Amino acid sequence: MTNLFLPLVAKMDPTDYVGFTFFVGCMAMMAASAFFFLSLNQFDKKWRTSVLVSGLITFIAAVHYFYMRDYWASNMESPTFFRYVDWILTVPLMCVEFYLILKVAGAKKSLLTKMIVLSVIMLVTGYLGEAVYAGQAALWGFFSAVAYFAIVYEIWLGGAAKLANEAGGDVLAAHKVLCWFVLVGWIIYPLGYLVGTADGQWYSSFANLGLDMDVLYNIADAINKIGFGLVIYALACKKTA
Ligand SMILES: *C/C=C(C)/C=C/C=C(C)/C=C/C1=C(C)CCCC1(C)C
Repeated sequence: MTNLFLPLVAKMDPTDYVGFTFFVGCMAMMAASAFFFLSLNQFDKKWRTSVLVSGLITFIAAVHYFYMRDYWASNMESPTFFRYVDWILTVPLMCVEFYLILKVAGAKKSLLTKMIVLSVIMLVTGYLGEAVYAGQAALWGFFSAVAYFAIVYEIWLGGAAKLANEAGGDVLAAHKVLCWFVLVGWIIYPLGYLVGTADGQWYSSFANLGLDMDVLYNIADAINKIGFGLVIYALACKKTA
C-alpha cells in the first residue's frame, strides 16, 4: 500500500548548523518585517515611505528564506538561485533607501539610477561566477568587486557623500552609519564567495578556513537587512519627534 502521508517537512539533522541559520533567518526577517510595518503609523508622512521600504526589504528576504530553508533541507546544497533572486530585489531597494534619505538635500534620480545599475552589475557578475562559469569564479568575482567598490566610493566620497554633508544633522549621521554597513557589513559577502568558490582557484586555501558560504551569507543578510532597516527606523523616529 502506498504511503499517503508523505512527509511535508524535511528532516532536520541536529548538527546541521547551516540549516539552523536558514531557519533563524526566516524568523528574524519575518519578525523585523512585522516590526517595521506595524510601526508605520507613528511617523510623519514623508518618512513613512523609508520605513515601508525597510519592511519590504526584510519581507522579500523572509519569503526567500522560507524557500532557501526548504531547498537546503531537501537537497543539502546551496540555494544559489533563490539567494540571488532575493539579492537582486533587495539590494536595489537598499539603494532606494540612500536616495530617499538624501532627497531632503536634493538627490536626483540619476543618483538612484547609478547605484541601482552598479548593484545589478555587482550581483549579475557574482551570479555568473558562482553558478554559471564556476571555473572562472575569480574573474567574475573581480568584476563584481569593481562594481561593489564603485558603490562604496559613491556613498563615502562621491555625489551621495556630498549630498549627505549638505543635509547635515540627523540625515548625515544616518548616512554615515549606512556607509559603514556597506563597507564592513557587505564585505562579508565577497568573503563568503571566496569560501564557496575556492575549489580549484588560486585562493583554494579559503576552503580550509572552516567557514561555510551559506552561514556567512545568512549572517551578513541578518546584519545588513535588519540593521539597515533599524538605522532608517531610528532616523524616522528622530525626525518625527
Ligand atoms: C541583502 C543582501 C545584500 C546586502 C547583498 C549584498 C551582496 C553583495 C555586496 C555581494 C557582493 C559580491 C562581491 C563584491 C564579489 C563576489 C560576488 C558577490 C556577489 C558575493
